Amino acid sequence: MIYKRSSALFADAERVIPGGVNSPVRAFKGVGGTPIFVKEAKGAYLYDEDGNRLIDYINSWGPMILGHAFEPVVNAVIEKAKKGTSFGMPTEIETKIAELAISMVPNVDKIRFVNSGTEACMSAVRLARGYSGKDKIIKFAGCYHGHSDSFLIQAGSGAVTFGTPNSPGVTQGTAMDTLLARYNDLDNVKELIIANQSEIAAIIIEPVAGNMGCIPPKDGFLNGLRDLCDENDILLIFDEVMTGFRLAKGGVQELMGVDADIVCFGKVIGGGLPVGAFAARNEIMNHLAPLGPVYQAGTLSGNPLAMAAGLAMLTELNQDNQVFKRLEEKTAYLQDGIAKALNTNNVLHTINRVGSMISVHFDKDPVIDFETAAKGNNETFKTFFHGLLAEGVYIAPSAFETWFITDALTYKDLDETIAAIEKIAKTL
Ligand code: KE4
Repeated sequence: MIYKRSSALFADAERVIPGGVNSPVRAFKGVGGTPIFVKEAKGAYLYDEDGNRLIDYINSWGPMILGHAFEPVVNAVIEKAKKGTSFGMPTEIETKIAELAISMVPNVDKIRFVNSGTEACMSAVRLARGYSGKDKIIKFAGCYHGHSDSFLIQAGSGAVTFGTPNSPGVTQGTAMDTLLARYNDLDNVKELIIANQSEIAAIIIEPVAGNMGCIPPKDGFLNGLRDLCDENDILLIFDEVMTGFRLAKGGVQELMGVDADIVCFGKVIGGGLPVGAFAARNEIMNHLAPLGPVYQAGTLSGNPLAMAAGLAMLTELNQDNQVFKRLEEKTAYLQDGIAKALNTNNVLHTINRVGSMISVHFDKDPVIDFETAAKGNNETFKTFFHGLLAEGVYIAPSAFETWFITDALTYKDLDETIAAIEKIAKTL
């Protein structure tokens, strides 16, 4: 693969954009080399600026669950744009997508749209604090809820790729209200609750973690958190920015039968346009301005183009009652193929998967939390990443990310991917 044009474009970008990117994880710092500049994409494929076709396993970090340039979404945006792009006034389509999302997600009465997953999680925590009158939150090492100050404490995703889990600029005052627990460790959560009795507003968690690679909750873990929250008057916030509308219509609440008090969304809900959202039962959501005292706002919140894209996406997912089954089957097929390819070549690894979220970790031990995820051999991962890229397969440029499977992938694409892994497994 040649990346001459991507390299030239990256040099241009670096002169005017910090690190040449608008989001750090795109900079390839976790794997080395020059970021690939995309020219266009369709279905399961990216076409880069050097004319290479890449099978895409990131899909814009989740939104492209039905493939790039999905016709119903593209057409909805085009038609909507012809009627104006933003008004800063309420529009009917916001109610339409709100009604649909609420019908798909268990245990919520109202939803507020924002412009990113970060905004959704940041607002959800403010709402929990305003509703409860308490200041502290518990988050889990390795979980990433966006880049607002309260969350950049042992965060996952790009933050850990940079080895700067506690970002400069986050004040001690903020950090002291964020308590850190180990994922899948209920006893650790109990210790924190006892040590901070009646001060904890909420526990926020990725119910299936995706920012340490994919890490499933152990049996009983989520139910245990639910019980602890009920026993200690703490709100449970599910950050479903990644898992929402991906692991099931109703996300992890439906998949695993555990009710959260507030649920955060992003990625798929916007169909590739900037949309985040948070939802809860009336008793909580009615604390939000202009109804209640908890302030939250946004010039482009509920933007008509973004709502059109999101409504088209959710409508498709709601109507197609086989899509999640197809995604499950395709990802299981991929998992089997990867395992066979790596085992045949005696490559120490473990694969984590829930539905269409999957990650490969180059360590023999199970990956159940941030500590075990960090044990993975990053040099092997770098070779794996670049080997796949050279074969026209694009996975996350970091060992602390999840692959996102799109329904646009065919079994031919999956076989091509497995063959590429078989080929490079010999070099690992
Ligand atoms: P955004 O602000 O990036 O839309 O969403 C933040 C966020 C919140 N919660 C979860 C579980 C998330 O995974 C994310 C963002 N995910 C990363 C990928 N791991 C986005 C990629 C990036 O930072 O460029």
